[in-house]
Amino acid sequence: AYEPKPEHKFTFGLWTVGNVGRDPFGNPTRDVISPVEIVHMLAEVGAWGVNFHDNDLVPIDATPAERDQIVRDFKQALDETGLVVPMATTNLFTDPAFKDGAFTSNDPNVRAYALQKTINAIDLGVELGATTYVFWGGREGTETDSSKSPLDSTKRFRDAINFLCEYVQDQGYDLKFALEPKPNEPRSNIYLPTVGEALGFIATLDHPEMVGVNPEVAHEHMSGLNFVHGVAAAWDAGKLFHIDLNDQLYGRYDQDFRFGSVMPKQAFYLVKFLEDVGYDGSRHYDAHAYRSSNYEDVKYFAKGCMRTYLILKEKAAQFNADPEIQELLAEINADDGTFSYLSEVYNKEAVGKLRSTEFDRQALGARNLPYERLDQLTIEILLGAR
Ligand code: GLT
Ligand code: MN
Ligand code: MN
Ligand code: MN
Repeated sequence: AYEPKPEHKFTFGLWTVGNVGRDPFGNPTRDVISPVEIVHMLAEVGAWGVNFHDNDLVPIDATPAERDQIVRDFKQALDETGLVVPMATTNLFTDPAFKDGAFTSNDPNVRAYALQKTINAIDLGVELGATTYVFWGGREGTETDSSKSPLDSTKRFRDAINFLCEYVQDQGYDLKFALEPKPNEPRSNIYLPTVGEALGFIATLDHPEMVGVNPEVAHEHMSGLNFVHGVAAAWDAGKLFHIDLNDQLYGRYDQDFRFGSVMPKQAFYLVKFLEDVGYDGSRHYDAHAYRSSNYEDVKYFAKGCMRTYLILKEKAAQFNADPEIQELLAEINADDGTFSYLSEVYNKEAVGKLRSTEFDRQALGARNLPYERLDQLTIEILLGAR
């Protein structure tokens, strides 16, 4: 049981299981392993796909001949293991050239270089089979708002995404974009900090139909937001193009912990949501193992991410099939249809009917909502006591 299968669409970034344990205060604790080794490790633990930044695969200073050799070796590893590449992205944050942003840098040379780097990376991603392209604007932001107008930055960001949408269409690529929000880190303030802001921005683009979001559990939790509500907003807007799964405590730095390891109840609601609505995109893990782990433990980390998802999926099915829970939900949502005319097309007659209805305000306020009982049943499912 809980064995990952291709139909679950579990994916990992090269940068996740390949993370060497560097942090702002400490050096790497694990040796670098090659993309080919990472592909084999992911196949061993049962993942379906692998995603990458251009420079996770091809170093930024590789010669064209080196690039071709690396891509050949990588493709061979994919062939040998059957792993697929559903998503790719650009590293627009590591190189000092991007210290003040990429698409929103104040320097037009940097903005142009960021576009050039991205079209090359899109070509690479598409060559390897990617159909989703992620934009995480990690350096798009400020430490001091004296340096940039947020309006100019929004316009620059929009110009860049519009240009890239046209490029994709011009090339005839089957590729959609997913913007990944994050509130801060590495910048003090990052633009498009939340799912909501990203959704608002997408509506202003020339080709909004090509662009959705890639919400990450940890990034919404950093802001103390309810991740499932953000994901629901994206789903409702038809914009849940991809998802980054991991975990962390509210209000901390970007911890990127193993999925479900910190706040399993929130993870449960998330898995239940994705399964209930029938989300059929990648379940991508953007997480990494503790610095204290060696690569053997990294495999437990990766298996744990997928295993916890599948366990929670089973718990969600149990919740949906539980007669006591379903009875409570039916009671809570009882509706005899008296007011269904309010959800029909607006008309004056409805207003008249509504005006003349007498409500028993005290009875409304006095009604018991058995949410304690319902929540305890949920907890007992989660704790295996039911
Ligand atoms: C980086 C970041 C992630 C993004 C990745 C895509 S890279 O690790 O913290 O949230 O998804 O650029
Ligand atoms: Mn993160
Ligand atoms: Mn991260
Ligand atoms: Mn992410």
